[in-house]
Amino acid sequence: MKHARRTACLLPFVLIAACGPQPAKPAAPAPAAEAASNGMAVVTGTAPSGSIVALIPAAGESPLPDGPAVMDQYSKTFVPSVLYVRVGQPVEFRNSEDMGHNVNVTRRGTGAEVFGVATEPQQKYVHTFDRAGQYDVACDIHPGMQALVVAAASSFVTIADEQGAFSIPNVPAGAYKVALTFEGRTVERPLEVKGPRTDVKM
Ligand SMILES: [Cu+2]
Repeated sequence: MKHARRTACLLPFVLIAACGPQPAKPAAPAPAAEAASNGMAVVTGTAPSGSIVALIPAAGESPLPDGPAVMDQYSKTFVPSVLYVRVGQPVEFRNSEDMGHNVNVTRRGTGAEVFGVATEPQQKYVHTFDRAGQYDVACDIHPGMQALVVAAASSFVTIADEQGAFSIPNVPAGAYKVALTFEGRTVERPLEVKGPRTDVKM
């Protein structure tokens, strides 16, 4: 994520350079361009351990990423072990090895089943999470295969660690809502993000 955001920020400059001496004709300044001039912030703070902390731009949620998020199965392992996705973004659960698996997804906290499917070799199953939350992923053929999907309404998201600390890097300065989701409940409050560091206590 960190790398992708940096790349996105550099892109306008790359494009201008690639255009050579032609006058650049920037349209209305993109949020990323404003962010580049205002600087990026790291947002730190404390929240209940295990809670999801998401920063939602006050101007509206940023567009969904292009294409699906992917959680793969190979070497009897879910890859990655923790996958951050946006609510409404399709997620591909793939099986990339010659061994049958399955994907059982339950909502953390309630344990409610979201879906359970068999994933045959080289097959995939697509699911779109429509609610923010943490979802446990398991293959009951191989008890060691476990993973977590974190679905959030923002790309600026993390989970508070065992001490309750959290840190979200590369956040463009500006007005946000902080959404804290813990045990199925979400509370929100406004937050003004300023560089280089904004500390928030929930
Ligand atoms: Cu398996």
